[in-house]
Amino acid sequence: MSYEKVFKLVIAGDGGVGKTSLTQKFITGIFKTDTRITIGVEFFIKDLTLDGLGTVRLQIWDFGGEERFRFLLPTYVKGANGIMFLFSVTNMLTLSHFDDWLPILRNYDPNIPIMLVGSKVDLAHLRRVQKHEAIDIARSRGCSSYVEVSAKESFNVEEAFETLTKVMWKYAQDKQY
Ligand code: G3D
Ligand code: MG
Repeated sequence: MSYEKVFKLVIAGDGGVGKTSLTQKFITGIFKTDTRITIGVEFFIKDLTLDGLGTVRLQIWDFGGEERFRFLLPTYVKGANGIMFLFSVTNMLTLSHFDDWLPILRNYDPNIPIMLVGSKVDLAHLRRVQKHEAIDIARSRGCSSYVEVSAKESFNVEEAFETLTKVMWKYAQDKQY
């Protein structure tokens, strides 16, 4: 497939929130139950055609959220066109940690599009973060949007990546002028 743009998309968030599962689901269409702990960073490619715009080659960097790899993040954020920050709606702490991540995520580009993503919404009985709370955080932190997903039940997976990619497209164009 030919593509018009190449975008670097970094997936960030605490360990265990479902970054690798979401990325795998998007790339392969399969929810794998044996995602081992991501060491450092894993790298994926997917071409995405946006209605009315064109085709984008997404370079997706699935970042290992474990504390001991955190020092690598600033390097990986360099040159990114957009960021997906995942937390689990079953764990308020993973959303609270967003504020610890933000300075690193915005270090090279204070205006970089960041999408806030609430994961594992299939676990409705374990939900601890309400949608309106997450929306408030997304707004007050200047995120481009808030989306809820389930990699397990294939809910909003494509939509999340498409929505962010459209914002990245617009942002990349605006920056040219
Ligand atoms: P990470 O890459 O952010 O560290 P993983 O997270 O993708 O490795 O997922 C961590 C655990 O959450 C995995 O379970 C995985 O199966 C589970 N998970 C990921 N996405 C979802 C989801 O949408 N719904 C549900 N119910 N679980 C999800 P294990 O048991 O392997 O630790
Ligand atoms: Mg992982």
